[in-house]
Amino acid sequence: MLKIFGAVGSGSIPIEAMLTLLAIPHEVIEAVTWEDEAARKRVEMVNPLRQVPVLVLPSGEIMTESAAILIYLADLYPHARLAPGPNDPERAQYLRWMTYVSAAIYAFAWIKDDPMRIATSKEDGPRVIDRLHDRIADCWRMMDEQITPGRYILGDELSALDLYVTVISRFGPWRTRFYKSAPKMAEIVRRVDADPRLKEFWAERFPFDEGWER
Ligand SMILES: N[C@@H](CCC(=O)N[C@@H](CS)C(=O)NCC(=O)O)C(=O)O
Repeated sequence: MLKIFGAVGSGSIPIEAMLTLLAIPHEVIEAVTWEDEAARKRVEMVNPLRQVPVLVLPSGEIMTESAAILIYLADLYPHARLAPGPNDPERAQYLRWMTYVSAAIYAFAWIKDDPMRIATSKEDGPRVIDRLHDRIADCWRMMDEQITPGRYILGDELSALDLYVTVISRFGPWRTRFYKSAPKMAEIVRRVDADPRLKEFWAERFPFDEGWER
């Protein structure tokens, strides 16, 4: 069985959402790495970066990096049509934006999880976070301006990219700002939030608690 080191409201969620849509049984090993040193230590055994998500394949092989995991799983189950295939005209933009969300946006989580990793003093921490939030909002804006979506980002079919953006846009600077920065994608992420196939999954793994959009 597939195993995934992950946590409620973390970057493992788009992967867990994909496994839910694919109806693939999997075991989640909960590890709230950004809050808990014991969890970081547990994850370190499989990922020296001490971060989730980590996918453990049935062979025991380890995969880290959320975008790579999503791309890999979607390619492994092409019948589910969660990614444009290698010859699909949307493939280039799919790979471009998957990598962009990971590298230009989600990668800042390492600093946001503990600003003292780069801040020069405790007082400097909030300023660092504010700057990162400005940059992330700007990255969403630039992405939004360059896409021509249908019902979903790449056209009329839900893809791994929609799952990825839906979850990562819930991290700081949070959804209310995302809706302003990225009006085209705002409509799409709301559609994914409301997908009936994911209703129970969201409630369990990334609930829409009071004030969640901020
Ligand atoms: N590049 C990684 C980033 C993973 C990441 O930042 N995970 C966060 C949780 S959402 C984490 O484990 N943070 C703990 C830490 O960095 O100490 C990916 O795309 O999977």
